[in-house]
Amino acid sequence: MVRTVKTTPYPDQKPGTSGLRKRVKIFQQPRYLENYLQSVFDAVEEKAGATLVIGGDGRYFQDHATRIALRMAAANGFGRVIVGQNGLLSTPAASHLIRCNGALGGVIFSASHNPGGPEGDFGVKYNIANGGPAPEQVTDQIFDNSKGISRFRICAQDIPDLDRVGTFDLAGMQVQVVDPVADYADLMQSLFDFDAIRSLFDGGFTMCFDAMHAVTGPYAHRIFEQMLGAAPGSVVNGVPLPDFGGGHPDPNLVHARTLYDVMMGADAPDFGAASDGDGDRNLIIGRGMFVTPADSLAMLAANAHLAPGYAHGIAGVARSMPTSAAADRVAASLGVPCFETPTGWKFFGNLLDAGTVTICGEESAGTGSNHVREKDGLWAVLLWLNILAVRRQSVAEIAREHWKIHGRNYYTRHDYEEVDSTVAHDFYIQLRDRLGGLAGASVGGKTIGWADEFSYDDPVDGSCSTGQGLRIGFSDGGRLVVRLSGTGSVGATVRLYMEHFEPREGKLDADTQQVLAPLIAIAEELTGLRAATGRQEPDVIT
Ligand code: VG1
Ligand code: CO
Repeated sequence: MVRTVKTTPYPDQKPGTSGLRKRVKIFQQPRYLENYLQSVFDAVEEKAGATLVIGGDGRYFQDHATRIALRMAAANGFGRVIVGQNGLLSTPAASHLIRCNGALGGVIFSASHNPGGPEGDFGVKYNIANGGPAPEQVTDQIFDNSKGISRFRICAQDIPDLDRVGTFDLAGMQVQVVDPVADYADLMQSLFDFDAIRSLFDGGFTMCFDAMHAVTGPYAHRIFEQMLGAAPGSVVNGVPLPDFGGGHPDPNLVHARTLYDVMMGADAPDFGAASDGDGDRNLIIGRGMFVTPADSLAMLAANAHLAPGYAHGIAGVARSMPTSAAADRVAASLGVPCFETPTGWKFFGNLLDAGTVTICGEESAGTGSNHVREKDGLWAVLLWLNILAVRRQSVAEIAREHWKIHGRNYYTRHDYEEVDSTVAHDFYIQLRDRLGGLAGASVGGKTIGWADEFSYDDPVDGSCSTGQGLRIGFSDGGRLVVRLSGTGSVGATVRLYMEHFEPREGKLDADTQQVLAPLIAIAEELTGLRAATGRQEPDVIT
């Protein structure tokens, strides 16, 4: 039944910020997926009889990948696999299933916000027993295994369709096909005041949730429309499609433009939101008011106590390094600690496990809490709805009040995509080597206070992660960050992050790109990014 198949290594199976992401065509090479999965299974101990969770965002190639993973899990000695119906599980729902079933880990098939379809991307994430992304020690081990792999294990059985909830046997391993939404919806109900949100909708409150033809469709229909009483049609693009309907499931101002235009229009609903391919990101737009993800993190932290699950307050906040310092100001005013971690959710896991922080977030539209060990798009939307239901104010009113109290961190990210890898890496290294001499210099009327390459000492397990992005701080509190993306599949993406703090009332309602224009000019003068890449402007501005 169990076959051991000989194989040879591929050199390029190094997991990035969030798992292994490549073009579908790369994954379709012979034994490519099998090699990687075996490298993952070889990196985890005590598999015999253990439980594994498998699911994904429904993108092209997932059906095939799910079948291979099931057959390999059985051959590698797992005792039980919990898999979403039709293979679907959002990333946060998979995290929850790992936790509530005491699973050893989970395999999530997704390339998140990257496009899908035969010409698009595919990806594999591995999560550990706490429900969170495998930490660097594990991903390093996976990469090492992949470089020396000589065989993989797979059982011969065919896999029946996974379209019905129920249980079957696969070579002695139990496969449990579960409703992807049920347990997750229960968890949300335990955190938020569903009655209050329902009465908000009963009172005529309107919302538009764009599921972008990705995994959150079934979750959003069930939770917003069926359980909370949002009007039918509040969820748009709610059917998951293997190619996301040809769209790019990245909830930002470029790819969720339609939602943005609706929310800025005359007949806008009260509240707009969107999520990404695998359901871990969120975009929040009130009527006439876009809330940057970094501000959303700060506003959620400041108001979390209004939801039953956080009524006793929060222990602390953590944000990724490039994320604006808006959350730091809230933490300071609440008298709780704020941690600055490298980009990627895996760095929040230890802090959450230790109970040191309750709420975490990233500027890339990721927010979450200790309820799972992933960022969670629908959780963020529900926390906003709970806050709106209690405060009975508009998103715009809440944002303006927040800035009045804490000041406003004007913030933007400029992405230069598919830059030649050598050009991007040379650019990064040259800038890094100049940082030491920058402190004290003045550029474009601003003085540089400090500059360094970020590295992180994990306060819980003492591990150190180096090379996590370049930071330049100005004496007026402004900041410039440069890093290379770890989720792209072609060439390199250079991300430039800019932040300017404005405490003065009367200056809190300006246009972000205008406020940041001087800093954008300084960024070019200092880094020469456009000149180095030969680009006139960024591909994406968020
Ligand atoms: C990006 C984001 C990062 C996020 C990561 C995974 O990484 O910047 O904040 O954690 O994607 O998100 P990078 O290395 O490309 O900047 V997801 O929703 O793609 O799992
Ligand atoms: Co995602």
